[in-house]
Amino acid sequence: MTVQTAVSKSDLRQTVERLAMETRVTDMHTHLYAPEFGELLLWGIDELLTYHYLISESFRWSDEEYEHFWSLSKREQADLIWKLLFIDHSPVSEAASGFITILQRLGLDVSSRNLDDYREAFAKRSVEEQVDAVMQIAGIEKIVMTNDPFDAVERKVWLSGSGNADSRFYAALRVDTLLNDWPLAVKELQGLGYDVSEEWSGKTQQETRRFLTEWITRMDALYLAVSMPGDFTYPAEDHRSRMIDDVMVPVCRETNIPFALMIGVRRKVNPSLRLAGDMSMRSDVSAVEELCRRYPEQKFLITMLARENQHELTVLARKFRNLMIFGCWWFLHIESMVEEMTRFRIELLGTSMIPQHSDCRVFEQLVYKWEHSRKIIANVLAEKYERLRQSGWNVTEEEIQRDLDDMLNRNFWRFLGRDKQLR
Ligand code: RAT
Ligand code: ZN
Repeated sequence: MTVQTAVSKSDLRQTVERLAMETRVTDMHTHLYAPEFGELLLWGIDELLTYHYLISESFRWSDEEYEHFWSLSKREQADLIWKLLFIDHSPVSEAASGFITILQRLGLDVSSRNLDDYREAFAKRSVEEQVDAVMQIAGIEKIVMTNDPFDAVERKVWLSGSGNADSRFYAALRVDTLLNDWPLAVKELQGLGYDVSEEWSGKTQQETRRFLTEWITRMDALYLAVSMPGDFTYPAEDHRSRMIDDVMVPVCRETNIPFALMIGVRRKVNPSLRLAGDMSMRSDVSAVEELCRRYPEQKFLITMLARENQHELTVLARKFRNLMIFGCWWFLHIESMVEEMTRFRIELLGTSMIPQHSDCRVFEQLVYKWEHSRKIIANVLAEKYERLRQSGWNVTEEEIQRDLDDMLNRNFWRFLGRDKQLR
C-alpha cells in the first residue's frame, strides 16, 4: 500500500495552486469547433478583438453609428476596438484584460502595444498549430462544442462523417430553435425531409423525436442543450412544455443523455448590437425544480445567468441528484462573480458540481478564461483545506488532485455515466 503523506502547512496553498493550474480540464460548454469545421472555428487576433463581449464594451466609448461599425471589415473593427479599449483607456475589464493574458501567454511582448507585430506573430501559425499550442498552454484536454444541425455549414461536416474526427472535441446538440422558434424549426425540419407541421400532432412529435435521435447518434452528442429566456416557466400550457415532455425528455431517456438548460437570457435588448445585444434576466428556479422532480431518472445540467438565481439554484442541487449545476455563465464569468459563486457552491455542495465552463467563441480565449478561473478555484479550495487542517484533518496531495480532477474534469463525465471511459 502506498502511504500518502499530508501536505505540510507551509506547502498547502502552493500545492493547491500548482495542481489547480496543472489539472487537465474538460471544457463542457464552448462555441469552439474542431479544425475539421473550417471557417466555423474562430481564432486569431482579429476574432479575439471583435469578441462580442468586447464589442459591447467598446460602444460605451464611441458615438459611431452601429450600422457603420458593422459595415467595416473585421480587421477595421478590430483596429477600432483596440484603440478604444486598449489605447485610449486601460484594459481592466475581464474580457479586455483577458486579451492581454492571451498575448502574454502566447509569448508576445505586451509592453510594446504594437498591434501590427501581434498580427504578424499570429499570421505565422496554422490553425492546427494554434489549436495544439493553446490546448497545451491552457491545459485543456477535452472540448465540448455547440452543434446545430440547422446550420448548413456545420451540417455538411457532420454529413461528410468528419465531425468526430478529432478525438479532443465532443458534440452537444443545440435545440434552441425547436424550443424557442417553432415556426422556423418546422421549416428547417421539413427542409431536411421530416414530416412535421406547426400543429402538435402525434406525427409531428414522432418525426421530431426521429430527427433528434438521428442527430444525437450521428454526432455522438453528449447532451441536448438550450438557452432559455428568463421568463421560462415549466410546466405551462405552451409549446416549450409540450416539446420537453413529448419529445426532448423521451429522446434523452432513450439515448441516455442529459438535458442542459441555460436559463436567463433576454435576447436582443439592443438589436443594433446584434450578438452583443443580449441581456441577463432573473428566472424562476421552480421550473428546474419541477423538471427534476417529475423526471427523477433524467439528468439535467443547469446554469443560470442572473446572479440573483445562483444561491437558490445551488440549494436546489442539494435536493436533486439528477441536477448538476455548471459554470459561471457569460456576465457571471468575471472574477468577482466566479469567486462568490465558487465559494458558496463549495460550501453548499462540496466538490460535487462543475465550477466552470469557458463559453469561448475564439480559440485562444481558452488561455485566459481558464487561467483566471483556476486561480480563483484554487484560492477558495485552499482556504477550505486550511480550515480542515486547523481541526487536525490533513489532506494529501493525492486528495487535492482528486478533488480538482472531480471539479475540472470527472464530475462531468461521471454525470454522463461515461467516466469509466476516462483514463
Ligand atoms: O456567452 C456567449 O458567448 C453567449 O453569446 C451565448 O452564446 C451563450 O453562451 C449561449 O450559449 O447561448
Ligand atoms: Zn454559450
